[in-house]
Amino acid sequence: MDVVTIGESMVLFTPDSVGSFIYTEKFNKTIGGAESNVAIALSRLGHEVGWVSRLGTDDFGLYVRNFIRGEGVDTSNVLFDNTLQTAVFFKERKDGEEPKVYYYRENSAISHMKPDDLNEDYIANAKYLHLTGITPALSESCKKMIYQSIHIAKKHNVKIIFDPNIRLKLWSKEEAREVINDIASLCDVVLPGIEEGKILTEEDEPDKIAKKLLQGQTCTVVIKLGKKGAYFATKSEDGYVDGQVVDNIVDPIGAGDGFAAGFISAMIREWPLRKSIDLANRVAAFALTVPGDAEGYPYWSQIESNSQDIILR
Ligand code: KDG
Repeated sequence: MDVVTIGESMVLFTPDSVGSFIYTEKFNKTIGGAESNVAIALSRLGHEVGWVSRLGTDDFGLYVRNFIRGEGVDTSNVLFDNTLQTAVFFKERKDGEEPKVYYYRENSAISHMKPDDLNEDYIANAKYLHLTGITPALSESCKKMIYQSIHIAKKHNVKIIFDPNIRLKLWSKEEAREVINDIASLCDVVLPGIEEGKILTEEDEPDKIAKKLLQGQTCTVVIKLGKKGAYFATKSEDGYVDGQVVDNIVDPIGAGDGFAAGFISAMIREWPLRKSIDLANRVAAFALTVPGDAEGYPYWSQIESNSQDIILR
């Protein structure tokens, strides 16, 4: 496996129309989840990737598993629980506003996942472990499970990429800051958005944010700056990489996960940092042009040829 990622995926309902849910009659059903988004994007970019999770043994659980498996992601380490449910969430679209999400995920199957549920060999045999700050916010046992995955990765020399993905609907700013900073300091690469960087470090400028996050075991920090691209810093260099120009932005959700996938893909290819960030920006740009999270991610042939042509190998 090139990459293993761990996290919750949910059934996502997106309204057909713009406006309040009170008057919405039709919803489209698909899936969402930051870690499975990254897994799907990596699979399309040509990598072997496994998604670890826990779902209910309900139709929604099977749907989520089958969707992700259908994208070529290995789901052999997804657990099923026949007493708990698979989570769902809704995306509200209003004119001129960023979409809002409403979760129904408390007490979901994954929220009871614990350290012992992890398969050490599965993580040990990966080159990279991808984690986000969403999973530790789900429950105490999930938080412990994430620390255990870090412990396993370190024991077996697996590099860890961490996207803070702060979700203030799941915990308070103070709690998020404490736990995410601690987890970040144990990871090799940290990929915050600029607003997340501000919350985590209480600094405003990318260079100051990166300096604070380059502590502990973190060697590389890349801060996503939206249209402006990204700022990167390691212990020996730093700088800016321009973003992609996207004229027709439909929905920004899923772009950060595309960025992470592009960056990890470049790391697997052993590309230099600037070129890696450029790939990350390009993959993220594809996600902006579609309403769902994952359907816009490019196949490697589209990246290689810089066109919409999909060639499957
Ligand atoms: O990054 C996109 C995710 O936020 C979305 O798919 C849902 O994983 C999700 C979450 O927990 O917010």
